This record gives sequence, structure tokens and C-alpha cells, in this order.
Amino acid sequence: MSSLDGSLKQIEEIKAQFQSDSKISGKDLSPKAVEDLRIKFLGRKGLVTALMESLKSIPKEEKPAAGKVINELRQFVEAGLTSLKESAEANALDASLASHKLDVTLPTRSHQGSLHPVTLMRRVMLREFRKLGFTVYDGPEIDLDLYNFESLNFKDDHPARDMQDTFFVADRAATVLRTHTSNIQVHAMMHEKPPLRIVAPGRTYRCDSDITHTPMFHQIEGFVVDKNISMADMKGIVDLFLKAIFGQDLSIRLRPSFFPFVEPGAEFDLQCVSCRGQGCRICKQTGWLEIGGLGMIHPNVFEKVGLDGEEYTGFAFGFGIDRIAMLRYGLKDLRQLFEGDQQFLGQFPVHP
Ligand code: 2NL
Repeated sequence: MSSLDGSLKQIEEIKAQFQSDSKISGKDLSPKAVEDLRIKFLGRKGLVTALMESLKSIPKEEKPAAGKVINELRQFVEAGLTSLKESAEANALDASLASHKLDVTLPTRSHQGSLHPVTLMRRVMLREFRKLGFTVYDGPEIDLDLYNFESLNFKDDHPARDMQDTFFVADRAATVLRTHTSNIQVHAMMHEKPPLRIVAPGRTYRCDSDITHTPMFHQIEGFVVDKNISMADMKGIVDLFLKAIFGQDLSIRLRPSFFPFVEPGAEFDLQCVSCRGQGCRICKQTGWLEIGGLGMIHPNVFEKVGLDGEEYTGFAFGFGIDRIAMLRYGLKDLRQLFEGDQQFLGQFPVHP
């Protein structure tokens, strides 16, 4: 008997051995059992491996033929192992699914996300305005000049209408990305009857970009229209609102200022939230922080929206949500709000 005949006999034996060993099924067919089988046949000291080693001692002229059959055996074993492995993994998954009853209604412990600081701030502020009797109103981010400028008593040559400040919608000269949420209030005044107490939150757009300005920013504007509304009501509402957000011990002050849609108009400041009025880096040693603008609604605005300025009076105010979020949460750079950095955003809570 030549050494090739001997090898062929051995190969048949190993093949038969593998066929009998791989008859595992049911619970016995585990990934571990398949791995044991792999080691037994293909491992470093495995049966097939030993056979390949023995090729060395086969006479040269018989090597190609012997090598071919050994290779076929190896492929046979490999194919068998692959199919066993697949069945074993499927078995393991079925067993795991059957034994682990998954309650999808359980609360999660981590990776539950968080709200964006601007969203948090907006929710906190709207909650306070609702407590003060305001209704939240929404409106379009792309709007006609009529609602964004014309009805608000902006003259045709007002600089805000200029290309440099306003994003115009291509080929629609009279259509703009709103530069403030006042447009919402114009829609509201045209569609609702006084008495009115309305706040209008939303995204606003101006062609402006530097350390303290982003082309998109967030605003809340609000207004009250009723009989006998005075500047005392105006100051009272703004004071109540800011005390609710920043604490009871901070005062506000008004400084006369011009806005085309109000008369008289003013800017309002809050005592510095950081030094409480003593003077520091944040308030540039003034003790005060500029928060927003306000004033008594201009008679021309009443006329444009079709309300009787003889019968009714009203006040309006507006400020940036982003700036207040920065002050309230102690942020260093406005641009952090718009960079989408997970490390930064993940620090905020899920609920206000
Ligand atoms: C700001 C905004 C101000 C208003 C906004 C307003 C809206 C209507 C009518 C009258 Cl519909 N006024 N809004 C009034 C005065 C100032 O300022 O963000 N200033 C920094």
C-alpha cells in the first residue's frame, strides 16, 4: 500500500468522523459546541491540520494528488462548520429571546437626550407669560413686507429694509425672511378683537454675523391691547416677567429709545445677574444688562391693522431668547447655541 493509499484511508476516516461529530442538534447545537468541533478538526493540533503536516513525509510525486484530497477535506469541514455555526447562532438568539422577556414600557436609564438651551429657555419664558394671562401665537417665518415692515410703520427708506439687514426671498421683492416676530403680532391684531394679550416666539433672520450676532436668532415679542392700557401696565408686566425668570431681587430700568412701531419707545435693562448691580465684566462695569425694547403701540400701527387707536391703547415689547439663555445659563459664547456640539448640549436637562 502506497503512502497515498494510506492518506486516502485516513482522509475517509476523518471525513466520516466529522460527519458523525457534526450530527448535533437541538439544545446541544451551541456556538461553544461548534467552536470545540472547529478546534478538534482545524485547530493547531486538529485532525485535518495534522494530516496537512503529514504531507511533508509523503514522496514528492504523490504530493500533488494527496494535497488535492486533503484540501477538499479541509473545504468540506469548513463548509460544514460554517453552516453549523449559523444554525447555532440562530439557536442562541431564539433561546435568548425566549428567556428575556423585554418590557418596552420601562423607563430608560441613559441616552435619553436633552432639550436645546434655546428650547428650554423658550418654554420657561412662555410658561411665565401664560401665568400672566398671555396667549401664545404663531406665524410665518417667510412673510410679506406688508406684515414685516409696512404695517409696523417702517418708512420705505428705513435702513432695516436695506439689503444689508434683510434676507429677501429671490425674485419676490415684497417677500422677506422675517426680521423679528412682530409680523406674528400684526397677523394677530388683524384677526383678533381686543382685549388682547399675546406673545409671539420664533426664529428670526438678519443678514448679520459676528461674535454677538448670528444670521438666525430667536425672539419673543408680546403686546397688550385694551381700553386704558398705560405705561405703568407695560413696566409692571416686564418687571413681573423678569423677576420670575431671574429672581425677585433684581430691578429693571427703562431708557428712552426709538422704534418706528412705538411712541414713546424705550430699551429696558435688568440689573446684572452676575454682580447684582455692583459692576463687573459681564455688565461692562455698568451694573445693568440690556435686555430688549418696548413702548406704546404707535397710532399708525393701529391704523394699519384696522384697530381704533382712539378707543384702544396698548404696549408691545421684544427681546432675544438666545441672549437671555446665555445670561440665565451662564454661557460664554452665543455661537455655542448653534454649533450642535453634543458635549455642550448634553449638559442641559430633559425638562425645564
Ligand atoms: C427688540 C424689540 C421692540 C416692539 C419691539 C412691537 C411689535 C408690534 C407693535 C409695536 Cl406688532 N411694537 N414690538 C416694540 C418696541 C421695541 O424691541 O427685540 N428690541 C431689542
